[in-house]
Amino acid sequence: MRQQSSRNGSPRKVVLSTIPSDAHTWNLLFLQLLLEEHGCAVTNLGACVPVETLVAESVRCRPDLIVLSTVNGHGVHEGLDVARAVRGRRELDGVPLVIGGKIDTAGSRTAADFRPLLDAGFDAVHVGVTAVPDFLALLERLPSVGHDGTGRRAYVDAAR
Ligand code: B12
Repeated sequence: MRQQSSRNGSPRKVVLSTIPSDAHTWNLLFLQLLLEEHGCAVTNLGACVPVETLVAESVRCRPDLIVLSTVNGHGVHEGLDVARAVRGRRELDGVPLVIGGKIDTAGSRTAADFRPLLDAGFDAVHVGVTAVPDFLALLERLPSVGHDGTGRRAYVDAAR
């Protein structure tokens, strides 16, 4: 069942992407369907996305949320470049940025294992068996944002 899309009824815009080295696609398709099921309008950039492409598309779309899904184990390193690039763009100020999946090759299962990603600018890291329910709980709390920082604040407050 399609759920309410946002507080004012217009769909939340989500840019869905991955890191440059990651060729896996079923994770992206899963998340696209999950987000659409929850009323979001998703721009899925597909596999092996260069950081510049992710930033350029995000600046063009002005999303309410940027979601990275990565499962090849390199997210712990390449995610840092993504976070720094996104946080370096004033146009994307206040846009929540989250990452999830199989982010390293050690099978780390809690967000606390990924402190450097949070320090670099991610608002939440979703790993392990609670990744999807935790992500959906935060999505429900995300206001329909402009770029005044309210979305990011809501996400951070709920995630930490
Ligand atoms: C299919 C597959 C491939 C296919 C991908 C085809 C395609 N079109 O996608 C191919 C053969 C190409 C492939 C290649 C490789 N793969 Co591969 N692959 C898999 C496999 C078997 C299934 C992945 C899949 O599609 N799952 C279905 C989707 C729906 O589930 P998911 O990806 O797990 O995502 C779920 C969660 O992680 C979570 N999630 C994911 N992202 C996010 C984001 C957010 C925000 C949230 C909330 C949740 C979330 O939600 C999803 C649903 O529960 C897994 C093993 C496994 N059983 O998971 C290995 C696996 C992902 N691959 C792996 C590896 C190492 C590789 C290669 C490096 C192998 C190699 N030496 O060449 C390459 C990497 C290529 C690259 N450049 O990225 C490792 C990754 C290791 C790690 N992270 O610790 C895995 C885990 C296998 C293993 N056990 O070692 N792979």
